[in-house]
Amino acid sequence: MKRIIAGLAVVASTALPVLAEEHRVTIRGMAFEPAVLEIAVGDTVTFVNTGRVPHTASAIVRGLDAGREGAAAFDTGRIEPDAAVRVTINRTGAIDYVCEDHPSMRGRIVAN
Ligand SMILES: [Cu+2]
Repeated sequence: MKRIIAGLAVVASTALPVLAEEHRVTIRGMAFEPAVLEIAVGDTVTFVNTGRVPHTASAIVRGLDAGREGAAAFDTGRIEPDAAVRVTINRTGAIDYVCEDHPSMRGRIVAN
């Protein structure tokens, strides 16, 4: 039985050469930490709200991207205090995002 399990593990690891990583952005006070996060395409980012009021993390779409389907990349919607929302980043490039309730709260995800 042990041998069979080991064999399956090898198959699984060769079938999935790249595993998506999970990252975390903490909303603390009125800021995203880290403000700039570098990831790989396909990774997930979990926004954790440790503050006392709801926040969002909403990608800003501008220029040529504005008319492109899927360009928004992500929008967590409203994240309540002590809640978290996970998003998957499926496009490359720099994605600036903002809290829709507090426009001074800004962050950037760079996906390679
Ligand atoms: Cu906010």
